[in-house]
Amino acid sequence: MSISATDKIPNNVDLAADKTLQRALEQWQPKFIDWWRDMGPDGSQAFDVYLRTAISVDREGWANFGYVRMPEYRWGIFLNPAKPGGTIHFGDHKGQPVWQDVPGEHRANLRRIIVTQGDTEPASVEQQRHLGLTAPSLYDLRNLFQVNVEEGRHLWAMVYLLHRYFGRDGREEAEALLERRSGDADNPRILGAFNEKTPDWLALFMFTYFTDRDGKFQLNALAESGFEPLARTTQFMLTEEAHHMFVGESGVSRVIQRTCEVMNQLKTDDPARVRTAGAIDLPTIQRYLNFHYSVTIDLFGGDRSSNAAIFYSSGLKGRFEETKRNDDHLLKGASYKVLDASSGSIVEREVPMLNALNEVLRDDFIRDSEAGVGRWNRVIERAGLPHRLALRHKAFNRRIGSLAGVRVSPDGRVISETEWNSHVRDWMPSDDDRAFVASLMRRVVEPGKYAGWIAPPVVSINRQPLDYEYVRFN
Ligand code: BYC
Repeated sequence: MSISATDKIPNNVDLAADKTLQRALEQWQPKFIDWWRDMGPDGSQAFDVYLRTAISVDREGWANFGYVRMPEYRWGIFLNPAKPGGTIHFGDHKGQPVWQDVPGEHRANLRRIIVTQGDTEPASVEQQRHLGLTAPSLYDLRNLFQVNVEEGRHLWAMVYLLHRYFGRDGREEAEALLERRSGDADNPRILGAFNEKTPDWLALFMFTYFTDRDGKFQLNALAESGFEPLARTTQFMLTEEAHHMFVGESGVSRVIQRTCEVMNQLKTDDPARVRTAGAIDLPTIQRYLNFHYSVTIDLFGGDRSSNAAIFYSSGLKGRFEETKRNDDHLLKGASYKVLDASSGSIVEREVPMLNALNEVLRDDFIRDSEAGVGRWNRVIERAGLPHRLALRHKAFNRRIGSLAGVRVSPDGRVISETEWNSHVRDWMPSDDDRAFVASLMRRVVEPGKYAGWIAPPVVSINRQPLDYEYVRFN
């Protein structure tokens, strides 16, 4: 279905055929725009940005490039096409037709999943709100805004489901999504990582590498849902998510590249000398990695979770690549190993797999995360340097699940509070690290120029030249 350019809300769900729903969403729309003006990218209202806008879900339509004045971005509602005759492929309803409507007995859980997913989207925009003021290049500034507008669209995707399928309480939840605020003491965002600050661009790149990757895995799990509208909308969201993770992976890679150049020029691995030369030393990069990795793996929830078992058995949320797995997709008698620290050391315990599905997804995420770290290490290797970055032990710095409250070293030893305190400066970003990184953050606005702490990108956007004017400030 092609989308009319004059639609107030671009969509491929035939909104015009349901006037009540259309009116309700048109009433929510100005509230969203108010939220965007208050909490969206700081000072960006007059910029024209070279953005990708989805105007349909097919190959030609999902990535339309052109200059857009940011508040005029056309946030649309797009679901992947329905596949006729689809059946639920896991859990107690396996083999039954997929649901086109919300099954009454699963309503509360489904709403909760959709609200939790929806809440992360505006949260990330709030977290990244001030970063435009310190972008290291026009290319990076444009990428930040691209990520922000698409997170806005992902909020629309969840709000559509709430309005369309949950009636009055859905509309109330949609309002609340615009009311919670990242980091707010009284009305915070739902999940921990979305209340942390993203104060500088190294944090942004780590966030988009790790936390957007949680998005990839959670969306993949929801893309399996027996509630077909949720499956179809998350399938389309995943096409956009890939670019967000690219921003993260390539961003960190470019920071490392620049650091290695400085280390080789100065023939030093002394962090202080690297810093004096205006680059970010590798130990600081590792500490940022440690922080973002550990708060992100908490996003998968408790390692033993009856919620996760219920979500799966009731057909609401599957596993990553559910259909590619070679088992019964019921998992009743199956088991899985989770970590336990109750005896003073970290041991593995076998638990029913249904209860361990958060851990299954976390482990899938960890495997996927390792690949990118390997590619970062190749940048260091190519520079002829011996250092390597690493993902820390799964139990390190956890706040959710059975490992919360246990002090664990990066290599997975249970340690005392005293030992933690004496090393935390080496393991987690300190105020001093953050202040140093902040001191490097200055906006570079000349096309084709880059801040001194980051290497230029290897590829441009949509085959434009690297010195393209990706953002016009007007
Ligand atoms: N922080 O039974 P449990 C993305 C709560 S990212 C705070 O283990 P469950 C994106 C939990 O809610 C993807 N609280 O939890 C990325 C529960 O609360 P109640 C987002 C937490 O339900 C970048 C209690 O602890 N999508 O798209 O099995 C930019 C007991 O826990 C946390 C989703 O997450 C935490 N980290 O699992 C933009 C998918 N973890 O019941 C966007 C939808 C747990 O005691 N969400 N709790 O009040 C879910 O599937 C599940 O809600 C979770 C939690 C996997 C998150």
